[in-house]
Amino acid sequence: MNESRIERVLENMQKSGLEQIVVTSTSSVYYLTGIWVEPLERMLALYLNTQGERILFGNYLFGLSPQPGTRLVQHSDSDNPVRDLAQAVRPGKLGIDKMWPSKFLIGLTQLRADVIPVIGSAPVDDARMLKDAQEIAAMRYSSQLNDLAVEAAIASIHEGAAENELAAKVEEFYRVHGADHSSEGQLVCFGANGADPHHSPNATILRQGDSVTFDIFIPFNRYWCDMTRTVFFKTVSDEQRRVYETVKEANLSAIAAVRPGLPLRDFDKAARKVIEDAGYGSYFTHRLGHGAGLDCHEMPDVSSASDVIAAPGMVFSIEPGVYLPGKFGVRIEDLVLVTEDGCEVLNKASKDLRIV
Ligand SMILES: [Mn+2]
Repeated sequence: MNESRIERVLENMQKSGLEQIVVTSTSSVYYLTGIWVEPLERMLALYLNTQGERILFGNYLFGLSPQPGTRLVQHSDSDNPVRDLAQAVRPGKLGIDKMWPSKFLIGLTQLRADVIPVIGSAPVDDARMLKDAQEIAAMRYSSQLNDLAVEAAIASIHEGAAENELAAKVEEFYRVHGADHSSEGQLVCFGANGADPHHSPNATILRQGDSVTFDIFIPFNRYWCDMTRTVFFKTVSDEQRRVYETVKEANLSAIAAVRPGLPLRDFDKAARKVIEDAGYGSYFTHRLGHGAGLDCHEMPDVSSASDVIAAPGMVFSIEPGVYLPGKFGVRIEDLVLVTEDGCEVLNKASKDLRIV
């Protein structure tokens, strides 16, 4: 059990007037307990209340061992695990992890009509947003490897290459360098495919003048890296160059804007203004970025709607893009760490326009 993290979560609960929560996501349970369980359809839950009660619920198959200061309640596949939880919670408001399957939540509300479920992820999410020294070291390490991965990916570009072939090269790099699991879904997009921000690599063959976007991400030691670079194959058109330099300037402007005390929406605005001024505003179709840590996408949200105030220890992506349907797309993404007086860019791979 990580006592200092639990302490912080309990403080966050007190501040928000939430006396009891159920933590269920794999990454959040790991954050607080050091135990990594992927429960799939089975139930994993850590119950916490501000009176100091802690109960860990799990299937025998999870192999959970007793934890200090924590009651362990295990169940088998033929038990109803929700019944155990229903017996433990107190009447009134109960904070529920936002991703908890509805089959459990509805079961709980049917057994306990005196419980009022509310979304209760904020106390843990707010703690997770502020990385401690050990987590920052892990994030730096992961991004250092990703810098090497993207260089290897760019070096693997060749005449006749297919998107899914280059994606497999990235996956192989991660495997050889000790990623936590095999990676699927690395994004490699050629030319017009790059105009879809989430295009899945397929058998498309590279052609001269294509943009090539690599958006690559994986956890090392549980902590995710996530970065994007766009290069051009053999030639670059005036329009591609203009879009590339615009997106690069947007990335750099947002990074220059990051400092503690400002709302995250200001960083989105800094990037968006550059792209709007260049006339491409309507082609930047997503938020500027997202938090990263034990999950590839976690809090905070870095969008025009984000009221979260930047604070030292936050790690999030800065990933402006311009997507021209039928033509090409450009995205440049770095992870940044908010520091006392600005930010540290965790990704060091060059952002100069590259023709390979
Ligand atoms: Mn990202």
